[in-house]
Amino acid sequence: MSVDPSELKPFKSTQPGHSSLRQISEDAFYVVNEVVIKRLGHIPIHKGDFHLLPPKVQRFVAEKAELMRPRGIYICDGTQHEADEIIDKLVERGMLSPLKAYENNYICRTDPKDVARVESKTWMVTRDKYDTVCHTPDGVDPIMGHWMSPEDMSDELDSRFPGCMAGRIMYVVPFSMGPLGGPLSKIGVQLTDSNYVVISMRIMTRVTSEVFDIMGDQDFTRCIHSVGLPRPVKQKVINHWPCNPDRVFIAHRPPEREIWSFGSGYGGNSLLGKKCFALRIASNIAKDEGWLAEHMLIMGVSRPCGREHFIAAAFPSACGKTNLAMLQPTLPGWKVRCVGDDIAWMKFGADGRLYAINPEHGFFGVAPGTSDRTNPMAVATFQKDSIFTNVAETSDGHYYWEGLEDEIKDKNVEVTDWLGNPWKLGDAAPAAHPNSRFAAPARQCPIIHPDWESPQGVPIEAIIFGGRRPDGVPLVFETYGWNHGIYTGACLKSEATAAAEYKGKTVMHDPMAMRPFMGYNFGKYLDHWMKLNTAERKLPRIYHVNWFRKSRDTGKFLWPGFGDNIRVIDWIIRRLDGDVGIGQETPVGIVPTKGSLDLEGLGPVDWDELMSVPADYWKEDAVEVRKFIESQVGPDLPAPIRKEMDDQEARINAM
Ligand code: GTP
Ligand code: SPV
Ligand code: MN
Repeated sequence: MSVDPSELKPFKSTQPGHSSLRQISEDAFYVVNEVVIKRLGHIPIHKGDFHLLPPKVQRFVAEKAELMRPRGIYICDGTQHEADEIIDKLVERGMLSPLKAYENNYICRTDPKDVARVESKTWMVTRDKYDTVCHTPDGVDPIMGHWMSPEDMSDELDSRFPGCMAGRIMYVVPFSMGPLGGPLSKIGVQLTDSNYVVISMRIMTRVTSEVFDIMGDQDFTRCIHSVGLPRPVKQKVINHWPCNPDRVFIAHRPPEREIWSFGSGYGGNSLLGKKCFALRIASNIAKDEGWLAEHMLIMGVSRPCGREHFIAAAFPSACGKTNLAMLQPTLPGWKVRCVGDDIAWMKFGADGRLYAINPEHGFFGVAPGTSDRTNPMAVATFQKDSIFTNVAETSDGHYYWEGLEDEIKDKNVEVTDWLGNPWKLGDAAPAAHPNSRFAAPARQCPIIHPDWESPQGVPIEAIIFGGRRPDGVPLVFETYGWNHGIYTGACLKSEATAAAEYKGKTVMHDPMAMRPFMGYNFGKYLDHWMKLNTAERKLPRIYHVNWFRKSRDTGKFLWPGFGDNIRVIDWIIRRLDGDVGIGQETPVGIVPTKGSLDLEGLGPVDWDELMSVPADYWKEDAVEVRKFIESQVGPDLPAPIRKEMDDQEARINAM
């Protein structure tokens, strides 16, 4: 068989034009395969057997190897042995160092320029702009969805990816989001030149070569990641953390199920199974297949009588998902077990109930503020086999961050901050970066739910939305129904956090807690949610909570939060059970009647301020929200959701 030379053009990575996106056609592949492998001859396979990969994975690996030109290819199998080998190498090179007080815990410091997701450099690429963003008026930038044309993307890729892995190893990481082979699970293959990413992916997803065995006809999501610093390196590498902050670029091609990420090694920028796949790409798959991919924790709550209820909750980044998912109830007889702390994939079952899985395999949690007092179950989870990034460390081999002040027992212990400098209690700068995080295997959580890996998922009875709302928003309210719940989710707002590049404490819109993670046109997304409401289904009820309301007088939190949030969950479950007399209608939803929350054993709580729905606040809010919805969703807003807005505004204006 002869080879059509045009089929080989894409592999000339130096060629101008849209070479990064060129693919070998399916028919030509078997012919070209031989040639590709021959051409790969000078790229040694360091581990694994290229010939044993499914043909479509071979093609993916070969194409991208030709493009990025690594010095070797390493096909991961996900075993402990492999992880040990990589960790040893990272320790030897100084990128990781053991935290000696624990078993297999490591600390890693990034280049201080690479510490969080970079939303301004994260794009969705679709032929039609309005598949990604809503029709906004002239001069209004859409805040949900960040669109780029395929042509522009192609240029951006071509100016970055050709040769970008020179002198580095390209790891091939096969992974499953959700239990391997489960009906709600999906598979991906990530290529990366960062071995920190390899070991982090192994904690956060199910990395195993069995993915190749079960792949069959299934599609897989193609994840291409490079730290963007080919060797020989021109600039200085800081903290043994190669990256290229000025050139960061993260792009998603939903129809192609493809993710390209360049220049950053940290978090959601580089662990592509997480926000990129499990939210931005998966929400597109979910729309096509009739399910939901959401930024939600999943928890099982058992009451003193023994009955268990499953709840999903959507809070924006750094607003308390991990904390709520692992809540330690302060009410006697209650038990919470964690199914997931960040992402939920949910699909209605044949019995009409909504079933949720946690597609992840680990927790990538905010370190500062996590302590035995606030989240003892998270602390127990990361006592071994975990990676801590951008935290501080003590001279006796412990991790350290803001919130652990009381746990430094030996006051002579020395602290080294996240930048590697000596640090003392009382210093103005924080010891740990505010977005420093632990990556820990979910199975190590002492209260992980026995069904957390159930392939079918757990049945969700309530969905909670919430954010940091210092003013005006009551501790909890129930929405008036599915569409009102969707509208309430669409109006979600929160104070900005350290999880992304935003600074300061402004209250920002974060619809459905999905603003940074929207995979497609938000109006269509609302429509998709709405259409899940069919007669034979038992829809979860929708609630809104706010742990973060502050006293207008003292500026202090009005609610103790954390373990005491069980008191709110208790009220929600009693509402689900149809308890009468515990709810009172307000223009925004049903709030607890006075005395209907179990406050036994709590100090004084200013109930009236905590639960109030102030007319002045909500009238102003209604104007602001309408402006937001009109300008950001505009004509894409489904009519029934517009009706919810009109009705709610009328109720507020009648206050
Ligand atoms: P991401 O991982 O970024 O998605 O964050 P998250 O939503 O999982 O937030 P997390 O649980 O890590 O909490 C973030 C911060 O909120 C921490 O500093 C917590 O201590 C704080 N927090 C969580 N729950 C509560 C609460 O009920 N009350 C108060 N006041 N603070 C809370
Ligand atoms: C978030 O920002 O919501 C995170 C951290 O969970 S990251 O994985 O970096 O997106
Ligand atoms: Mn979290």
